[in-house]
Amino acid sequence: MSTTDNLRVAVVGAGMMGADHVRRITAKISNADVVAVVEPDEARAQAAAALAPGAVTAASFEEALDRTEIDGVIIATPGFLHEPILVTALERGLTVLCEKPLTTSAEDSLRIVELEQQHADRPKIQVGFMRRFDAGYKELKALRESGANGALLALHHAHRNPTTPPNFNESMLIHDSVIHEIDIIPFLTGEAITQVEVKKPRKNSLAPADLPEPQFVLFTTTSGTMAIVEINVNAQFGYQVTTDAVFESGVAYIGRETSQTIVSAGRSSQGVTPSFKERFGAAYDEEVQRWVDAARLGGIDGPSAWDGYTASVVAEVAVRAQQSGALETIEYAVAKPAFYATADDTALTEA
Ligand code: ISE
Repeated sequence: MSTTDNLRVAVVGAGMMGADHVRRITAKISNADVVAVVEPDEARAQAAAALAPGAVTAASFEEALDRTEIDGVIIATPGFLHEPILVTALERGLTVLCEKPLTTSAEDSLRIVELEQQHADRPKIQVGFMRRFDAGYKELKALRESGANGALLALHHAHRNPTTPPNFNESMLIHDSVIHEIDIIPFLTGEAITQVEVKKPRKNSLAPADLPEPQFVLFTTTSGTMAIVEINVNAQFGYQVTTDAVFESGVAYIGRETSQTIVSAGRSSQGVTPSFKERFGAAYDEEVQRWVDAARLGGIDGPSAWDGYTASVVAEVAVRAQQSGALETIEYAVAKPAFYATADDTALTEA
């Protein structure tokens, strides 16, 4: 493609997230068009394609590649289906925005990282950790880096969803939900996660019978900063993601105020966002626009496959910790290749 052309995007997977990205690219994002919707469920495919004039539908990614010219791919299928689509995209030299998790195992994610380095001269896969584009998380990272309140000692994360979809199992608490904190903790602290432990309080009787939750997942980073995550995905009342950061001389918190406060009839009330689509809507918009801008120049602008790999390593050990109840240590099989060096690495080296 020429740098003045719009990015021709295939969206693979037309469930809630895929359809949302089709709508977003068509209505809000500059310099990109959805040219293909890949989805085996015909009704879903048609419904999503109807949002993007001119888009073809296809039952498989290969079929879409045969039918139309594609420059970039958004992968929004369930996580266990990501790997073959990533492999095809890398072989074709396409730029990718892959919804989290990169894959559901550390071994598969490492294979993707290795394949990307074989096929490309720069990172081509961005992972959809959208919290990094949320204003609150960016401010919190900047506060920690400024040192204004001393060192960061601890983080309290609450991750609450109203209910779970059918077939949501215990390991998905980690792979599908806590994976966001697994990414955002190194982003906020500037450090790798080294240990994890899981505690299970009294079960919510409103959660499915075979889903023991809520759970507390306790992470430790290299300097000893601790981050506790309350994962609570049948909380009933709405969607809530908050983080309180405890510094040496102050605390900062984000995610609490979600709407105006209405004081009326002797009560003061605020709305709660119904789902992640609203809570992180602005973050998704920025994530996708920055990916499109970078993809038109052949690269990415956000978390890479390396970040996806390290998150997979931590997630795998966290699932083990769910079962063992023990404190588990995290080891990364390989060191970060220079291929994935970022501006953040330079800042850390200089600090
Ligand atoms: C969902 O897939 C998301 O990515 C949401 O951000 C998260 O809060 C939710 O728990 C996941 O199921």
